[in-house]
Amino acid sequence: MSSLKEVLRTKVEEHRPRMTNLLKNYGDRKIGEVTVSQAIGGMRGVKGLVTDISYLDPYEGIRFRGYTINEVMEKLPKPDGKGYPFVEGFMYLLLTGEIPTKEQALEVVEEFKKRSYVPSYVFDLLNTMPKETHPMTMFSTAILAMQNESVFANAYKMGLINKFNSWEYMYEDVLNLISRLPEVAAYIYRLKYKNGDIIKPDKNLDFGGNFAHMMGIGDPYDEVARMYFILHSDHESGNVSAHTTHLVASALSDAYLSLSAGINGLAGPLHGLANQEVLGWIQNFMKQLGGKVPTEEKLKDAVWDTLNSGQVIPGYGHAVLRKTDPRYTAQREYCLKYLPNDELFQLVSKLYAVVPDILREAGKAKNPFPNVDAQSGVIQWYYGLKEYDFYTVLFGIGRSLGVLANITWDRALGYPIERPKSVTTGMLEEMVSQSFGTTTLVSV
Ligand code: CMX
Repeated sequence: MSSLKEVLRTKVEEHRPRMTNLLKNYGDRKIGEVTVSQAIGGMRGVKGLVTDISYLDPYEGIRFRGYTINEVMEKLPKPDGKGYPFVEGFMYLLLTGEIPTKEQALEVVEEFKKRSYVPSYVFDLLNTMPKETHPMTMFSTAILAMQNESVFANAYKMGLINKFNSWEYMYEDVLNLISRLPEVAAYIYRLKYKNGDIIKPDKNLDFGGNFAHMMGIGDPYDEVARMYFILHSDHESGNVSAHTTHLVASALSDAYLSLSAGINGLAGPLHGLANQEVLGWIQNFMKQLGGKVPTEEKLKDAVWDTLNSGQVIPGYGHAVLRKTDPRYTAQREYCLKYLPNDELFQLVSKLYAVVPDILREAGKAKNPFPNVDAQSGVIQWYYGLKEYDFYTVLFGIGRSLGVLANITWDRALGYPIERPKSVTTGMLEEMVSQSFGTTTLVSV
């Protein structure tokens, strides 16, 4: 058994009594209340989920297992001569809450390699899909197709699963699935955009290095891949992709069924697809300007035009954050260091200078600042990945690390099937009229 699994087992056994104590002795304590606007408005701010994998503070941004982005990048072990950590070591952190030694990270590198075999029927299936299929649809389909391999589903069928051991079967699926994702994603990329000229995996490379190799993009794209996957991994439990994965897994669905569903949520333009939308939006108004880099005035006009046509500015705003997303800042710092004179980077920087004021003036968005998606396309574009409808697949590989760590712990702590309660509009009207001591509702 790997030391990752042993450490995880110790953590699970230490953690279970905390959950039991909370439930047994404090189960009826209130931790919040739900307003009418929260019930109608997508449950914004309702505290109804528990996770220890990451926490999102509205003003500070994300912390993974208590560590800021900078701390993660600094403390985690890195491949020799590289500046960004092993994705495998980061997964160790997400699962156990501990910073691994280099030796422990390398052990996970080997573990992933052993598990990374992608069944040939997945490639056959991808080959038969229409060429114009969106790469996120292909990615989700490939993940779902591999459900056939689920150790968890098989054990369930054989009656082997109980509340105490189910996490171990989930763990097997989670590690198998993650280790296969880079090859699946790179295959989709090369099939769709490089005439099916597939590059085989290189077993000598780590997760990030092998992905860059299979994409056919040279150094330092391996570094970009490591950074990108870590930055996009997790954003606590309430976002659409994490919540969907958690919800589906709560029905004791295995990791393949759950992740495929989460990836479908990520494919929505208000969530992960925003990273392709940003590039599409920028290219579109550059085209209108005959390919010229817009002046600040022209940029302001383009932003207002978008808002006035009833659309959102992609890459700006957030449901929880109330400041510039530190994932945006981390990528911006990369650009300042490695591609300060890149035209697209300068354009995105110009947007950063004008959009927040315009969104404030427009007066609707609660957070006028950029999120992770505003900056991520710039780096990809710079290194030659110009097919921007592929960007959300990259987000999807990263996001898988977080959501799959979460559902491993969901099983370890025996979280039940999720089932919030709904009310009817009539019930809401009844509740508010009672609470204000009147039976007449204000009409609009
Ligand atoms: N441009 C224009 N209007 C925006 C806006 C933006 N970037 N962000 C929010 N608004 C509007 C909302 O559409 C909403 O309008 P209505 O009242 O007419 O419905 C109003 O401001 C209030 O919204 P909010 O409470 O500030 O934001 P929400 O929590 O409802 O939504 C989000 C959050 C991210 C969906 C929204 O900010 C948005 O649509 N942003 C653009 C898309 C985007 O970048 N998504 C990626 C988010 C990060 C990720 O998940 O990858």
